[in-house]
Amino acid sequence: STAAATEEEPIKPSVQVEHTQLLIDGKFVDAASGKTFPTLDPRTGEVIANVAEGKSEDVDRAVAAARKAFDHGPWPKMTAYERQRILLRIADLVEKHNDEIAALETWDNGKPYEQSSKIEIPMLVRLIRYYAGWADKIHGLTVPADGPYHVQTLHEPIGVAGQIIPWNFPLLMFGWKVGPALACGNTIVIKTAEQTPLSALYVAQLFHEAGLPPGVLNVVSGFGPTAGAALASHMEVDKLAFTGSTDTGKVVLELAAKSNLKPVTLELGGKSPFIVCEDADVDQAVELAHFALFFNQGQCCCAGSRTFVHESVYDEFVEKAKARALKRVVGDPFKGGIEQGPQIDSEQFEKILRYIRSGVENGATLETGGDRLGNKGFYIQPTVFSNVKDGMPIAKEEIFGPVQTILKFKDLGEVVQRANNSRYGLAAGIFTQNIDTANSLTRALRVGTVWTNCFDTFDAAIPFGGYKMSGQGREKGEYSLKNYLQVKAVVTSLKNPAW
Ligand code: TXE
Repeated sequence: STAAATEEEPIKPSVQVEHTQLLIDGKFVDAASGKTFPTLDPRTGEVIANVAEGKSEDVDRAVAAARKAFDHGPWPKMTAYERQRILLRIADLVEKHNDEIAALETWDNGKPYEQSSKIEIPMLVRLIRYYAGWADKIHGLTVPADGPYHVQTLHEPIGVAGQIIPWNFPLLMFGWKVGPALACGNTIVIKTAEQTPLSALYVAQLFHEAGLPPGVLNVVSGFGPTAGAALASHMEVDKLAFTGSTDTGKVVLELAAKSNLKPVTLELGGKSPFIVCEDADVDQAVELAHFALFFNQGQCCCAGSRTFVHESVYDEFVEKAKARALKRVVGDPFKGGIEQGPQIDSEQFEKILRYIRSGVENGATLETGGDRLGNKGFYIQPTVFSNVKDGMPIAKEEIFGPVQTILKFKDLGEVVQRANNSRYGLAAGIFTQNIDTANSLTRALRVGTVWTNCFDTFDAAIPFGGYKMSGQGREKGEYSLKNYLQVKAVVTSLKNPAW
């Protein structure tokens, strides 16, 4: 029945594409070259719209606008309260346009509309309000230095922030980047992912309607090796924030180092363990592990993509995980009740199918799925492998798709060692009722987030980021402010220290 759903005529989105140009200095403009590129509907592979293709000349223009807005514009010089009020107005406007924005997001990305409209856009709104709250609470320190000095620190905006984001959560990634940067008084050039340029252009327009001065937020659509690389290596960009693959993270870090040594935060890939302990209620564990892997078509950097299950409950778990995957509702993401839409594009689609083939060739047991779904667009059957061994590529590398790999373990010491035996260290899930087990696992796992009896809770206040090759630095929460602030030490001689 789910296969049939993908063969029906795709549902027409209830929104028009209004903005396809670059947003530079508060105005929509064509690319300097006049070129465009198509953005595709993942349900069909057909063109939604042709979008201006920014390249290095356009990045130069955008950076010049951001530079001017930072050096001469009102934004960094406004009172914190004025900045806060603009951010709060932005959040109200985004909330007001929730449904149109969600429709654009689903059309361009393929995620279920119910998730765009009820999860992703509301999370963006919450996040902007959260950072609006910080705008007037950024304090320096008074420092008790030796000698007759009065010493303080000023926390100042860092300047022009260059930001590069991926396609899996186009608007949430947009928010994680621009929210803290704006709260601290910076100006921005953001490059969206080439697969999903539409929703950010719409939302950035609302930022201006809400009173953000021109040049503070510039949006350049385009490709990584051209527009992205130009931003990462730009001499007038003061800070770079990147989310994407570990390989590209290395490239942008090098570009930043070779140009002007701009500081870089990186949020990269993962292969997060989800550990089901022997005391687990198997039905609940199956449901949570299913969510941890399959949410967002499996396209989450923190996906619980190594499901470690204790041997005492392993067989029962595998049977039930398979049954759950078979029940997963896949189809047109604009339809109600859909759990899974298509993958983002043909490249990711092919990559996932290659990993599935490698799993079979390496001797893992294909419990269910394993192929494309329907005959158009980028739909993939929810897939479950059991008898997965640590050394297999499907257990080591990021698949980024709806493919669950289930591994067996005997004791906690062993599972900690195996969970940590990865170049990644983004997140981990623990499923247990035993507080001692939860506490010891939490401390032993070398990861940036531990979720116990929950997964993918992304409250704006909770910091997020990776150990090891999953990244550098933290986003969200108070921690993200540090990425966008310079610290100025102010030392003043005290004339009459004896008083
Ligand atoms: O990532 P890229 P892709 C992982 C996931 C996926 C794989 C490849 O495993 O299958 O990465 O996806 C820009 N200089 N993640 O190819 O290339 C690019 O235009 C500057 C995990 O989409 O990292 C886009 O805006 N920028 C991830 C952004 O980098 C460059 C989310 C991400 O693209 C560039 C997405 C260059 N040379 C994929 N090359 C996560 N951490 O959540 C590309 N870009």
